[in-house]
Amino acid sequence: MITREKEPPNLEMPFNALEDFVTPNERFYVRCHFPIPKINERDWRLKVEGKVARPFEVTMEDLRQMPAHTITATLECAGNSRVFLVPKVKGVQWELGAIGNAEWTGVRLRDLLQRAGMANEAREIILEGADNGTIAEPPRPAGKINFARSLPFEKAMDDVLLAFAMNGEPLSAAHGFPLRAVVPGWYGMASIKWLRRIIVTDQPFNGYYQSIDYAYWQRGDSGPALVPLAEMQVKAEIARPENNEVIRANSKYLVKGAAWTSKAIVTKVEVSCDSGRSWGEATLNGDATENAWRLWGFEWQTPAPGNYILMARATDSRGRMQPMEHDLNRGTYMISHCLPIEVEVR
Ligand SMILES: Nc1nc2c(c(=O)[nH]1)N[C@H]1C(S)=C(S)[C@@H](COP(=O)(O)O)O[C@H]1N2
Ligand SMILES: [Mo]
Repeated sequence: MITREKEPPNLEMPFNALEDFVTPNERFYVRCHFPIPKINERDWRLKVEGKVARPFEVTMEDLRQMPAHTITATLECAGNSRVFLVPKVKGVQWELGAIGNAEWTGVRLRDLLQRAGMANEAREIILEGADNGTIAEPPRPAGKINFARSLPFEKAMDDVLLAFAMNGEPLSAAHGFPLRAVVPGWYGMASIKWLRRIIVTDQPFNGYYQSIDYAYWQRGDSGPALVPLAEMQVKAEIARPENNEVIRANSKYLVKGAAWTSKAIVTKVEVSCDSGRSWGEATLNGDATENAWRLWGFEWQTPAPGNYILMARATDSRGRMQPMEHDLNRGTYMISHCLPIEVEVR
């Protein structure tokens, strides 16, 4: 793994190591805002409260008695590929590997919410982690805050999982032990780790990681407004070759990568080996699963020696295609334009 920050740990998968549909746990990126909380399972409780008829708390033992579900979902950090932004911007300088695909096992958020009995005015569900700390840069609230995000009622009741296992193993401390949310199709920040509290509210939640951080500008009738980041954008990334790789001239090279989207499936990946002038269609591997990435390959007949720029471009079943340029209203997040990979053919 590539260490982007030591404490708290922020680790990136070297994306050229991409092999399998499922990312091995030890290769799954780690994104932490605060130190990893030390949690003893016996003392841990999950509270469900707010606009509910019957607030309650559960132990891990209680959760294991509930119907378990397993889903495959890709998590991508909203800042993945930030290093490609020109000019350089602040934030963790992720390359291509702040993304992974895993099988998650746990209980449905919906089942817990139904048990609590939600009030009619319930509008958002806030998920709060046990980790906390202070924010370094203004604008910031005074004192310590916990990492927290909200979900619209409909999403919370749809397919959100509260997972205790990742690829068949108990969650590791870095990935949210003992329990984390997995919000399929959404950028990683929604999938709260070290979950300790679920709060049902009748108000829009404007927490720090919902408004100041992890938000972007959306242009509407009344001008641009800040909107919390949510669904992942359609995107393909090239795993091999890696940036600055040297490739043999006049030979065959298998360009490989992954592509993903949200609330749809990836239907096409194209590859350009000439800076985006011409495109050829890649072969998609395996069957498509919603909210999980798809691996793909493209055989490149390499040209005469020289420097070349490769790009991949995905299209999904809703007809959405990656743009060539980063949308500036998205600031330092949602970096889903076609990313240039420079290679030397020799
Ligand atoms: N409690 C808590 N949950 C969190 C975070 C965090 O710092 N604290 N980081 C979020 C972000 S920004 C991402 S991208 C994902 C990363 O999950 P992973 O570390 O398991 O890959 O967790 C999310 N959930
Ligand atoms: Mo993230």
